[in-house]
Amino acid sequence: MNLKKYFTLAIIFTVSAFTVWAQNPVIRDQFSADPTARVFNGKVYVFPSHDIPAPPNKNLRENWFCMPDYHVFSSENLSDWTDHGVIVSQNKVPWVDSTSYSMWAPDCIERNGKYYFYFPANKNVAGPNGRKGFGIGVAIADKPEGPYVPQENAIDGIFGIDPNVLIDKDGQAYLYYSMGNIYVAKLKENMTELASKPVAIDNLPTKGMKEGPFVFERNGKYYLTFPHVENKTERLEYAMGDSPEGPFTMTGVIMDESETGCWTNHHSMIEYNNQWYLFYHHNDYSPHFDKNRSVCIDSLFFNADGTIQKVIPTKRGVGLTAANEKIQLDRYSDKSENVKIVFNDTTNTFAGWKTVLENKDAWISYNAVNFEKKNTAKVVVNARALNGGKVELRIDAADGPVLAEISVPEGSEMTVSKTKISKVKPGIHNLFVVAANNNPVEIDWISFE
Ligand code: FUB
Repeated sequence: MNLKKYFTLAIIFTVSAFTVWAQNPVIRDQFSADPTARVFNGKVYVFPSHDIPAPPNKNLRENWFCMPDYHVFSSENLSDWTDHGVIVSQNKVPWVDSTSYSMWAPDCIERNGKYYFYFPANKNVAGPNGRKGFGIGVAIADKPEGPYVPQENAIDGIFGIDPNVLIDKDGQAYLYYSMGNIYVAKLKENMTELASKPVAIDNLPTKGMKEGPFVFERNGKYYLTFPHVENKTERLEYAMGDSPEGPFTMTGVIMDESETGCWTNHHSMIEYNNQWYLFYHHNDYSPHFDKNRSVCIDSLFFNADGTIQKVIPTKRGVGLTAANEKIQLDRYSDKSENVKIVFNDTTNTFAGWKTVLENKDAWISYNAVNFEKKNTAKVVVNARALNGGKVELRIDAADGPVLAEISVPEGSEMTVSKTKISKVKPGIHNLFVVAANNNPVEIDWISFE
């Protein structure tokens, strides 16, 4: 990347300290990966790692991860996310090699009103074995948003990545991490020192990379979930057991390998307002370079016997979208074959996508739109159609009532137009947009007034 482009991207990344979004990916102005979600004080917090395009002249490994710091994000409705800014940076941790851009997958957990943020990074001095390698450190805060104060040194006795902490019902904390195997060790009450030697967890697949453990307890069962390369790239798998240290039994697959080739996946799970969610990542904004990833969320369901149903990744994601927001149809729930989703601007993928309805009867649906107001009267559409186009807006089903017949004026520019709609009952509705003739139509967003 040339310098000008690098600095333009750097400006885009730094000016947006406070923004809101919905749909997948949920973080839409910067790359984000390895999401650990936690519920603190009734809100959902996501602690992801932060991918960036490699800055020039830093002598970094080519085509590799480049991760300088961590942000934390929060949301009450899973649709609108607030970026609380950088909480820990490679330049400000005494034990981290500040030139390594190696701040990989983190975790955060609360104990007695303090928030303990665990993160791996390359050390700046070699250990007793002469290797610099990955250490795992802790930064501590009084609030989930920070400020976080990093400990002087990494946790003694660990060479590894992808820390994850579980506090069991009896108050004992366990630290899991990976380095070839997945390891577990007890933590002392102070949460910053080991209380037992790390032990490799048995009975997990021995062939193919495993990393990124995330352990949780539900109805007395312990779930050890982790990415594993069974075939070519990582898929999310899990094992179940009766205690935090196992033994665990391999049980199934939570999410299959990515269809478009993101080599890594990394995840966490939470229950929030009586629904379980899977947080994971995919390289949506960087289709040609899978080390620039983005956090996504989908709903997760358990079977009656406690096993986990496979999650099929969606663009729509979770949460409601308010009818008066810009509804990005390209983050669809479902669509017909003759609908394509393409970037608005291939040189700046953060400008998002648009929906192309290629010919008659092409359709796309977008679920869970919240029509709060009684008097919604118009649909606003930002679209273009080289030869002029016509689409129908239907509600609740592909053959449901027609809310509006929308004419898209002939032209080569995206143009905003408004069309009257028939009455909508206040509440949550699914939308369907259907091409009414053979002229291709490109839609950036729709909204209601
Ligand atoms: O993000 C860097 C590494 O890629 C993480 O630590 C792994 O879990 C994988 O997602």
